[in-house]
Amino acid sequence: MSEVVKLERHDEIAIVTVDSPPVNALSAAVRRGIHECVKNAIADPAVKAIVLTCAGRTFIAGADITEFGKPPQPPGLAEVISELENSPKPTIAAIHGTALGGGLEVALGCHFRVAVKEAKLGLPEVKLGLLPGAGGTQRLPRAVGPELAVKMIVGGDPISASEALKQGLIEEIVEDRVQGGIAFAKKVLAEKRLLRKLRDDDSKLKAAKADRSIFTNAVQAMTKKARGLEAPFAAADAVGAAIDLPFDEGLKKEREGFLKLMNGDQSKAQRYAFFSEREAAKIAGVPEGTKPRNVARVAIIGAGTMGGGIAMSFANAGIPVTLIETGEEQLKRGMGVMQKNYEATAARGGIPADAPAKRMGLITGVVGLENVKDADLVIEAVFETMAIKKEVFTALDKYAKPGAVLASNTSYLNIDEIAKSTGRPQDVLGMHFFSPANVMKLCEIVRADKTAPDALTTAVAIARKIAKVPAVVGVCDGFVGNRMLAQRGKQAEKLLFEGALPQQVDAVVTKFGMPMGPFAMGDLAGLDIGWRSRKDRGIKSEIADALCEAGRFGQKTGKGYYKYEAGSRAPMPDPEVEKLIDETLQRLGRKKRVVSDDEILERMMYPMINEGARILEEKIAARPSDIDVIWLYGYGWPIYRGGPMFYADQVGLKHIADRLSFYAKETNDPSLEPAPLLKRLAAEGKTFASLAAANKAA
Ligand code: 3H9
Repeated sequence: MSEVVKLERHDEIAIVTVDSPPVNALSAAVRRGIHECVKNAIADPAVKAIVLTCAGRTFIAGADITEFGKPPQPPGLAEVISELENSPKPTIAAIHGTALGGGLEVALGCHFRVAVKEAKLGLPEVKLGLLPGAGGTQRLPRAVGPELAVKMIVGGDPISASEALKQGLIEEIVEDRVQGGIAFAKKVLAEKRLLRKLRDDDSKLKAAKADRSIFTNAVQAMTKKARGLEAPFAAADAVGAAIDLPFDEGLKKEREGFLKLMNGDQSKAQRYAFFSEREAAKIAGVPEGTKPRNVARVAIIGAGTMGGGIAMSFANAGIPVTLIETGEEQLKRGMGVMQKNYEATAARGGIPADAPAKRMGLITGVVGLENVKDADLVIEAVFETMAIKKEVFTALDKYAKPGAVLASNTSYLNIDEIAKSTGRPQDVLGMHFFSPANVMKLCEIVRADKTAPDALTTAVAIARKIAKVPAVVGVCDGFVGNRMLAQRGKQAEKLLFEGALPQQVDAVVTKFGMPMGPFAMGDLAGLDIGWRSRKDRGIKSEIADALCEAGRFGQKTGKGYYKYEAGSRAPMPDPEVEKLIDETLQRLGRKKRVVSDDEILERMMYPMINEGARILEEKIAARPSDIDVIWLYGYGWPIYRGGPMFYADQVGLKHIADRLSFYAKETNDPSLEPAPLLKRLAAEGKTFASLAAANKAA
């Protein structure tokens, strides 16, 4: 008997139960346990059929990712699966929770599968930069046909039990996994059903063998958004092998692809991102076991773009929202925008047809701050002015119920100062959502000086509940993300004064994998915002100011750093902008030079990394990986590059520190001098990751 897998017998049915919390991942011990138990069950003459199931919250959620990159321990997963498949007695997987990756591959090795109705089944390896490496690319197409297999394997999203039933991935939906599994096993025995080995069943491959476009069209549709990623294409190739090659050769091809990806840089970065995201939910310096407060209703103040997007995020998760405005007119507009937004998503098939009505039904629009009274969490999303924020929080002190968490969605203002305007600073924190708030996954949770630990855990827990990725940060101008972004913006602008063009800078940044460069981003956000703020502060920025003076505010005026055709968001280089930049440089007596793409990349990335080092030093972020999570989920940093701090470790901190010193001198910009922490790590030959490990040990 194994510690993590046990074998029991109910009459003639053997039950093999994996019990390895939290997610029954296929560690060496679990593989060994299944192998032993199945072997014993096969050898036991009293056993006529074998049901494989799991204890705890889920069926096997995949291979144990922590084992990747370490020396393999026997038995291999393929061996375990082939034992189930070649068993002379029927093998049945009884599924609950999520059967993912290696977990679904184990189930596919069984002769039959049943699942409870809440179960989900999928092969998400591609999200870790991998492809299914234990037969999934060969057996799933045989179970559901290549079209759906491509969708599941190249896209990585799971399907529901009812869809799995419809597509022939499972044979039945059962009430209870164990009882249902036993009942199904008895039925198989009574009906003397033939044991179905997917490896030998090519029936669902026939259509694609005859007409390959079934497969290629599916691949094309699924790889449209896979720019820069290796895994989706390799995964598609492996599914192609299922159509083109005999099973065992297909398996070989799959294995080669899997090992190549597993040892490659992209998967390393993506596995790092997986664990970083989960690490970010663990709040440094909060007493263990601090329970979050209960949040049954949320109030959001402000029905503008941000407030509306935040309200939708809660409604999407089934949480009722009171949306508060100052007047009927603004409220009507805000509610209308959300309604339209939902309807557009439903029309695209993104949500069910009845979802807009259901979700809008959860949002109650009202006028007047006194309506916060029933909310357990209040999120303020009003105009970004300290005076207005203080006014709102002073009023909240009067109307919000005791113990309600009071959050500001400010993107840079001082939360300590906001907290002071209430008599309950322990309940105040920041919840900085990113625009569009119903889409972007990041939520920076800003911990103020007096924020209570349980207010903080409440914000983190609720953020996860609404499918956001929370990262806790400290108070400073711009918090983590925008503070680093400001460094990039500063360099982008300087590059224009040295001879680079907006389209050159943006092209380098998008080639690196970011969704947009700094100038296209400026056009999207609106150039007039920065212009007004510069005017208020008496600051000049010659090129940006000249653009605004010429009425070029960005996308909203059809012209900014780029020009835009009517109704299009595609930036097009504009000779007028080039002329305007030339004239500005001439007027200022600046000489143009050829700026190389390499220099642009370094000056876009390294100053941000430098700021990240300062942020760590000041303990605004607790871990380098928290900074990476912020960039991955708030700014579209390419997942296969892990995040700026991970990327810095790959490039080498000494190189980065040297280049920053060089640019500091070359461009006469002392702010580019390497931060003390970066300097120290570079001198010691260390990485940011070593810092995280040291923190953990402390
Ligand atoms: C694979 O299968 C390859 C094969 O094809 C071929 C092999 C030869 N391993 O997410 P949570 C940990 S690749 C190790 O917060 P939830 C996780 O780090 C794999 N650990 O819970 C966390 O630890 P901690 C394919 C894992 O309820 C804890 O479990 N499978 C693994 O929100 C709880 O996780 C996948 O990609 C793992 N596989 O969500 C599935 N999975 O508490 C990956 C989780 O110390 N997993 N942990 O921070 C998931 O998508 C989610 O964890 C799941 C549960 C949906 C299962």
